[in-house]
Amino acid sequence: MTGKGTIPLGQTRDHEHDPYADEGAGLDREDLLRLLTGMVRIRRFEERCVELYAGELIRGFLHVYIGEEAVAVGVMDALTETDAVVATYREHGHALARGVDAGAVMAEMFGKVEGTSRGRGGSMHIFDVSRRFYGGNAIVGGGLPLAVGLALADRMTGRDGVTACFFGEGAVAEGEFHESMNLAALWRLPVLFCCENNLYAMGTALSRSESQPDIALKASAYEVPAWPVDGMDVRAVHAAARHAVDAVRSGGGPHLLELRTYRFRAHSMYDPERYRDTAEVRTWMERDPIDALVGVLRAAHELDDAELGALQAEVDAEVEAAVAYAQAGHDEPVEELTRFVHDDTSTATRR
Ligand SMILES: Cc1ncc(C[n+]2csc(CCOP(=O)(O)OP(=O)(O)O)c2C)c(N)n1
Ligand SMILES: [Mg+2]
Repeated sequence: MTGKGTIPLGQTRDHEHDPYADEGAGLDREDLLRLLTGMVRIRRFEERCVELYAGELIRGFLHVYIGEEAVAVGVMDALTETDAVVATYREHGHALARGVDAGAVMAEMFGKVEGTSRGRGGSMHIFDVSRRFYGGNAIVGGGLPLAVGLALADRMTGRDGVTACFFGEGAVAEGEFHESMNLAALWRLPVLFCCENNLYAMGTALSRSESQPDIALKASAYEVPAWPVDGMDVRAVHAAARHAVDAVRSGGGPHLLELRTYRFRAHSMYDPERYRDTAEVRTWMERDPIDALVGVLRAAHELDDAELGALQAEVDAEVEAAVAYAQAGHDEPVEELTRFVHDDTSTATRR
């Protein structure tokens, strides 16, 4: 872990070391099954989303998280109910891991009133205040200042909350990343920045767009403790998140985890994926976070075929119930379309 001020500016360090990686091995069977179920739920939910998209039941944008499940599941498990979460447009997994109702998430994708945002936001705008899940944000880097504001509000209102802010490595090119690091550090706000480094921002590789691709080092420039974590190993993510959340909660100021991961699918449903090698994709898929955890449990004789089958069947039933709920949902009536539209000059609001 990079302590305050330990990195001379301009000096690149060896960031291949996660000091807490081995601690993940200490999780018991119950913990591991909970984490596994969380990842399988996201995987299955999104595989269904892709099918439903092909059938035009889901329309508009759709960015799936398949391959990156260990990140959201591992971090979210280290949070409490009073904590807050901000995510990106690739956020179905974060919403599910945060406990947002799967039916309401699916209904949002279908554009139904029963959705988390009344069907007005769709895939990129899942939102649930009751879970302190503050989106869903289509703007790259847009969630960072929101997280800083939420953390400031929590501090000012005396709430013991940590705000976990998920963003892609593409966001480090935005001014909002730097402004948010600076302000959060300056005011020692309780934010856990979770950078999901999947190496690509749409078709642009990090190494082709950043003169300094070491994200933890960038955070260190703002005196934000940061370290890299194997984002394909849910146990490592969980251990790192636990340490970071504890440090943030106990007044240690913002921390950043650089979670090294990979998306197995295209950026969105409209991406021919010409920018990356199939061999590279295959290599990362061999590190599938779900298969890896199943392997750990099997090696310890803590999961047999029947138990794994039952877990998958339970998740399948949950996802199908979410799809049925969304399908039975309603379109917003036309007369309600101007509800929540605020514009003093508009005749719409006067009606
Ligand atoms: C401010 C802004 N600029 C550009 C875009 C278009 N855009 C959408 S996703 C994306 C790539 C972001 O990549 P990254 O932050 O690494 O997240 P990932 O998709 O890899 O999860 C871009 C450039 C946008 N949505 N917002
Ligand atoms: Mg990315």
